[in-house]
Amino acid sequence: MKRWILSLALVCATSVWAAPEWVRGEITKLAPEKAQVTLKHEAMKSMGMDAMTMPYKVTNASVLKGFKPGDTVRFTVKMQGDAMLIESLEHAK
Ligand SMILES: [Cu+2]
Repeated sequence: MKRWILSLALVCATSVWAAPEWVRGEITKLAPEKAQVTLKHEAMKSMGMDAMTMPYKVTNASVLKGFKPGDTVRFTVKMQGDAMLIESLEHAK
């Protein structure tokens, strides 16, 4: 039992460390033909980025379905080569 609790604590600590940062933002422009979305986002600590408006690539256009300019969202990014790619995109309040 003790060992089970210990390993569970370890798993939790690891997943917190590896968890991507969720950043809040607002969609200002959608360009599905380029698999791109422009976001006015808050500061992104994990990437050392201040609040700004910039375009981001998504893995494919279907990720953008159900979103429109003006929507408040939250998202995570990962590096792909030199570019940041949106990994997850969700509606937020
Ligand atoms: Cu940015």
